[in-house]
Amino acid sequence: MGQEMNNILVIGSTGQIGSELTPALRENYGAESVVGTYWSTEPTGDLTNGPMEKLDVTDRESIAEVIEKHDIDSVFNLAAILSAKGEENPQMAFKINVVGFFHLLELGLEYELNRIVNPSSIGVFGPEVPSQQAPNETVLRPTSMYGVTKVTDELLGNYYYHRFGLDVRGLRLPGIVSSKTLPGGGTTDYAVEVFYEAIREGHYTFFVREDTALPLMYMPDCVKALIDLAEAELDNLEHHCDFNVSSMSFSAGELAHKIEEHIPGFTYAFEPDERQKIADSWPDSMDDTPAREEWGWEPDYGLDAMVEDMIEKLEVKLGQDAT
Ligand code: AKB
Repeated sequence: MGQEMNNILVIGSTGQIGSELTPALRENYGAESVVGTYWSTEPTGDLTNGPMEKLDVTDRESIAEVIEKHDIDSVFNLAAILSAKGEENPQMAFKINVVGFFHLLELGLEYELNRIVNPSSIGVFGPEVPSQQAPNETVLRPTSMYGVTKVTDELLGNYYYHRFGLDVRGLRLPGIVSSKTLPGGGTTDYAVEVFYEAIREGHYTFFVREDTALPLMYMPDCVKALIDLAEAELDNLEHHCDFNVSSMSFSAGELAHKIEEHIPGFTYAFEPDERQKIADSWPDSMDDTPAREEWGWEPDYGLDAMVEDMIEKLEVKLGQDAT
């Protein structure tokens, strides 16, 4: 049985996932019990409905201060440099994704934290992995710096669990599609940008080929996966930091067709850039049997439901009616 999460720290609350996970955790655990943090982007809107701290994940002392100030016992770490940005600055990716996480592991021991959740990614996979239903247990030889940092984090997290009994958990998230906050610096960003441009401009140029298929997930499922994994019974977990979690897989061309059904006249083109190489090194889909068996993972959204909901939400947000 794992220990309870009472006072939760979310590192990176103003990012794509953090901006939706933080309010969801506050809903479940109470606004005052969930401390959000930010670095370069100031919090706005519902993020200001609870405690917020400015925090640099590479500065161990500043994390320790926030843990002490708020009597934190559990941490969700969403601070990360994603795959495309990681290729521009591999050194920074290592510092934030690995050194930042290492500080958390060490602070986890020092402050006897009950739980650390650190998302991993499909970025851990490399070209040798079967592209259909990539297994949970497989060779991990990523070709991007992002992937290297995420494999390192998975191994470190598992090591700290087995060596020190620190309850560290993580899951390999696919590309996340969401309407609240844009992602930044990822290879799967096209799957979000296309909705904005389709509604605003009626046209989008994908930076990957039409036949590029990847595992993707809608934000409500991502938030559910993170919270369900964090709340799962420790006794039921055989894996800890490396769960595949899957919900849907589609190509850039399929997504474009689906959007066209809702936005007639939408036009699109495909001009692959350097991100294509990263996309080609990742599998099209993943097998997530361990997540389903060990903590009951099951997604709610498929492609149709996601596209419908995204367009509905973005039309309101962007103040236009595209139909
Ligand atoms: C990226 O594209 O880098 C991320 C990811 C798949 O982890 N969205």
